[in-house]
Amino acid sequence: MSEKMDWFVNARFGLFVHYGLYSLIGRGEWAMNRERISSGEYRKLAEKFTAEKFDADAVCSLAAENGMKYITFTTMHHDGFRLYDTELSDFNSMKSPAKRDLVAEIVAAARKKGLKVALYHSLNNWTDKPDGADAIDNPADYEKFIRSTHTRIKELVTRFNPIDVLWYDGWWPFHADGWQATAMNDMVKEIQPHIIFNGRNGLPGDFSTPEGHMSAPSPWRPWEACMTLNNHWGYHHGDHEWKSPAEVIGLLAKAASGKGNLLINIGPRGDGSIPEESVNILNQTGKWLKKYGECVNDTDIFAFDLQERGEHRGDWSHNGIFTAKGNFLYHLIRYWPGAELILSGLQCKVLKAVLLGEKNQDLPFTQKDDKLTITELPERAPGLCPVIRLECDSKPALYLTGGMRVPEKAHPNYDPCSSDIAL
Ligand code: H79
Repeated sequence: MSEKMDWFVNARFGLFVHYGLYSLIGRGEWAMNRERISSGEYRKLAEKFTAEKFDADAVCSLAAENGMKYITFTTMHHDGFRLYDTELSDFNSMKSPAKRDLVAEIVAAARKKGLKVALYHSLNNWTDKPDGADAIDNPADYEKFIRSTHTRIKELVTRFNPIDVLWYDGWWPFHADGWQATAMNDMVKEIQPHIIFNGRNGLPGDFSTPEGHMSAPSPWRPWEACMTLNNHWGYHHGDHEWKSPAEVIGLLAKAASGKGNLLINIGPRGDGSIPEESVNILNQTGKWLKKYGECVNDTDIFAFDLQERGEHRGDWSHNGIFTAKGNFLYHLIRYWPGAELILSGLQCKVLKAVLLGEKNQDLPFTQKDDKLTITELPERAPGLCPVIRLECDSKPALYLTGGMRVPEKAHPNYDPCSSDIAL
């Protein structure tokens, strides 16, 4: 793995921000497409784009103060509205009543806070002509379309230099060949050799981007799962299905156990204000992270025989999640078991069990065969998602089969259910 990936692999937690004209509609970032709003009508939204409550410092503080290491900002989503100053189109935030370059503001604020910066940019869009559909239908349009797309990206990485990640999206209707993606990345690298690419212009890029799920790529390579806090990226005024702080912590732990990053999203309202629910959830997650950061930062991949078993995991617990670092196994207890915690299947010797907190507390335990029993725990969970650190005599491994014992006779590998494995 190249050195430029070092910061990314250890970043673990980042803030995705979806903001644009769609935020004024309040029905998610796909409203223009899903409601077939004409380009002419959609453009009128720009006349109402004041962004009066958009505060780049506040956005970056929300990230930095809650343990995030980077911010990924929508420079232009599929609607085609640019949030930066550009000579290539009038459809941008400088030409709206806001008269502001919000990308420049975010980059400056992020740098002040020590955050790395990723620029999200949609390749195709629903406003510029010719568009991807024209490009498919007509070879002359294809040439124009590709040239304008490459020129747009060139201007973006020239204006914002240096940035850390280029996050392509909106790749339809082409794959790598159609986008001339190798030439695209080479052009960007010439301007910013250090830049990290995601894999959404048809090339694999430098990291994988599972969207809406937490699957670590197998075999492992750097990855980042992007997830929403409710069920939309762009602001949707009717979506109140917020994840709980415990769920977000669970996602973060899942990222840590797969040595990946969690990029969690906020969708500011049309005026730029951040929904209070998002702020609360992230503040609570951040508070937890200050206390328990060691169990998610710089972790190793934790999986028993991941390759051989083709992703089938025998290393889960009914009480919570595991992460690992060196000889330490961290058990994040999302579902508190009571005064006693039993963990079976450990394939190493436990030397010490510690309940982490402002003051770490050694816990009494016994380990017989592969059954570990920790006692004298509080009856009730001491706060949100407490963490027990098991200090082992070797790199921790855990495996329990589906049955109550492994048969002594040779048997087929009965664990995975083939119809339940996504290929
Ligand atoms: O910005 C967020 C989403 O709007 C964006 N990615 C995240 C980070 C996203 N854009 N597209 N997609 C996610 C998935 C697109 C799926 C598609 Fe289709 C398949 C586009 C075209 C074919 C299904 C059918 C959706 C539209 C038509």
